[in-house]
Amino acid sequence: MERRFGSTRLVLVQGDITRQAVDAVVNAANGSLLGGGGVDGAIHRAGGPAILQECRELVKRIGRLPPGQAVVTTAGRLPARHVIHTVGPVWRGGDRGEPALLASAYRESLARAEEAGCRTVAVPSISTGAYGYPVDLAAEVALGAVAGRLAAGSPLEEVRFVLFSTGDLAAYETALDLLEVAGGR
Ligand code: AR6
Repeated sequence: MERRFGSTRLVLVQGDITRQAVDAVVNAANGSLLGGGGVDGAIHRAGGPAILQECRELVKRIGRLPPGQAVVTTAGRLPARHVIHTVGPVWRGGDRGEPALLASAYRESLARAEEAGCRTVAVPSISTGAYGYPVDLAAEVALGAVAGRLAAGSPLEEVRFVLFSTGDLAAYETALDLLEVAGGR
């Protein structure tokens, strides 16, 4: 599924984010930046030790990365140039600022990608694995945040959501349809 916001393509695909040949892939990290499971584990495994080394140097300089923020490192051996590490919110029922933090994680990631001169970016479904954010709610927030930023004007050519399961892809497709209805398109 593919839609245009401003001059940028927003694409939904099912797949593995470590296999995407794009300028930057976004990592659903944790504040330690020292790796973990899920997307984070897959990115460090496939990208090799150069990513972790840069993360360690970043942590020495800036400390833990707070939820909603994003930083850039090399992509090591991944078929991408950069990894953008962001931290989504842990789901605690939805009334602890989770939607705003999730939206910020996507917006800050796209801001880092633009600053790094990227044209194409692959993003995962942040917070909907270990962090427990319900995927239908996360999809609405994620797509709303990304589409809003792109509609305001962006040098990015493509933002590709890479969803791991058919169920997740379906949730994002539904949310994108609803977003277009809400936006009067
Ligand atoms: N490609 C695309 N999507 C994937 C992949 C992959 N290779 N692997 C998993 N997913 P999660 P979170 C999906 O847990 O919820 C880590 O330990 C997965 O099915 O990776 O933000 C970090 O270190 C799910 O739909 O991220 C943190 O401690 C989505 O990606 C914590 O998990 C996100 O799941 C972050 O949790």
